[in-house]
Amino acid sequence: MNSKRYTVTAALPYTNGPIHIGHLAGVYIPSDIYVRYLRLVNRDVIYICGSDEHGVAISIKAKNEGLSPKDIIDKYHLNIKNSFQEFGISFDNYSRTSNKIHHETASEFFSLLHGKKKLIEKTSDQLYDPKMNQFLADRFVVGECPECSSKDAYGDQCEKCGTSLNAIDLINPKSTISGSDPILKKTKHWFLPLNNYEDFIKEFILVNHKYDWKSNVYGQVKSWIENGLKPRAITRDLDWGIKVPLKNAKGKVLYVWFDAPIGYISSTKEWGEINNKDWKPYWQDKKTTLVHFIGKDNIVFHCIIFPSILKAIGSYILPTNVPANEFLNLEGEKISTSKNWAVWLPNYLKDFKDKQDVLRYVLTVNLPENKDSDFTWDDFQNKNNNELVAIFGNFINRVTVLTHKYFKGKVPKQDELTENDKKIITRLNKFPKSIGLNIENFKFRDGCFEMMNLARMGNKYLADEEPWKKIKSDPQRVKTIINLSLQIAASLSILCEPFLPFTSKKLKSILKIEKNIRWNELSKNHILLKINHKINDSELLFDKIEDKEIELQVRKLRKD
Ligand code: B3M
Ligand code: ZN
Repeated sequence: MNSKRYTVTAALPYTNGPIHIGHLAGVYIPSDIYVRYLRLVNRDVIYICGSDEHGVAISIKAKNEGLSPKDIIDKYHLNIKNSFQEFGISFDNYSRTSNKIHHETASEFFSLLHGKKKLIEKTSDQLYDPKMNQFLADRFVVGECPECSSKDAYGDQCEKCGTSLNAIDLINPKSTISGSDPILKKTKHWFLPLNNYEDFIKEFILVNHKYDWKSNVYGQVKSWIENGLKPRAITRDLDWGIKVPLKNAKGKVLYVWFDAPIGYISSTKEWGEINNKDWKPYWQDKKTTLVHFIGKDNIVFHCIIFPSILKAIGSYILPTNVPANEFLNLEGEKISTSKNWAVWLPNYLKDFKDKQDVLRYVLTVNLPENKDSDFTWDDFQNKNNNELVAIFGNFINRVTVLTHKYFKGKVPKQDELTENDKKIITRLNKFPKSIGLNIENFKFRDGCFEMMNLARMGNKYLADEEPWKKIKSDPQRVKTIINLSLQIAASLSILCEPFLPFTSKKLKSILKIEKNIRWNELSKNHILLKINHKINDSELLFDKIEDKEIELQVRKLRKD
């Protein structure tokens, strides 16, 4: 699929805590792989994200930490932004929804909908905490989900089955602030009549995307549509959020899930201002491919509510794909920030300095692409030692050490090719396409496995050809073997970049690859390193992780 341009968004993380491995596996590693690949194949792509700074989640965190919501968002916005930079999540713009440009854009969207009479203004019974004297919305109330009977459903959504809810739908609701039983109290809100968009959503997803959307996404949306779409309030009685831009809306703010997805558009506008580019084609040109990377609990907002808002506003494109991932568990249990059952990125880097690619790799080969998956520290050690060190690192180390040992670090002249050499070259030329196709189809696990197959092929070629045994008897043959092995290593330095950006940089430095080699060049010509090109000194790309390092992590997890 070759589109005129791509807008790739990654879910805006709530600034109510640091980023953990579940965020990386759910959203940020898949989207970063996808965008890095698109850049390598010369596509016009922007990668957009930012902090999600409104909503009850922020207010609750502020209350728990005895800080103001403003202090909380400033603390975690920076923490999160730094983590993304440290792990090479290569956004073109990372904004924040507390920015003025977002308040203006979200307010403008609300005013447009209101002006077009697309909203229903209604006074209705809502849940009210008689002890705290405040309305209970979203995470301020918990109860039994009417759809799946989960006991921990929130007022706006059940995270277990993903269904979007009205708080009054909850069975046995309880205030999460005071624990009291809520009473009903009348209040005015503005509703988006999703029921009016049922036919549009049916056509948009159930017909047009029946075959190209992941089954876990398509299945969820299909069940909600079959259950019938209901009007959803897009305002709240809260003191933290974007004020509703109407005179008769004192004390009301926009619902966070109304404003947050609009945050993708305001972040793109900001990107346009910073880079002196026109943002509009990225959101209003039908030739643009729009892809939302999210976790499964965000499907309803990105596939039903936000597209309905854009449809009502008009003149915006709709997502081409929403490849939502399932959840990553940790040592067999659900990741829980409140129970501190998580591997936080800042902590990971303290214990595993410069090993960002190890975590990227271990998470990539185990991404929850179609079902929940599990991260264990044993598996982390195993994949590092038996795959990154033993296959990728070992191949590169052998071929660079031998180049220095036999040829003073220079690329030797390729002599007569054997049948095996020709087979290797034919296979080598196919890797860009086989890896690329997997990435374009959002199959990142398979893409990464295929990239490692190139390293496996290099390792096997050296093991089969045994240049160390031939150097005395047939030095000419060894020249060809080392030349071809170096070409494989050079290809690997390009093809690993979407998955292992730090390793790619290091490997290009070892091979002294200074010019920009494009992904598409690789399948036409396998000779990337010219004869007599001098490579730099060998250095280990990966080092073994010892048992004691893993035991420490498991202890830390259990202790916290
Ligand atoms: N802040 C992430 C979450 O639900 C939510 C995503 C917004 S994307 C517009 O954890
Ligand atoms: Zn449910």
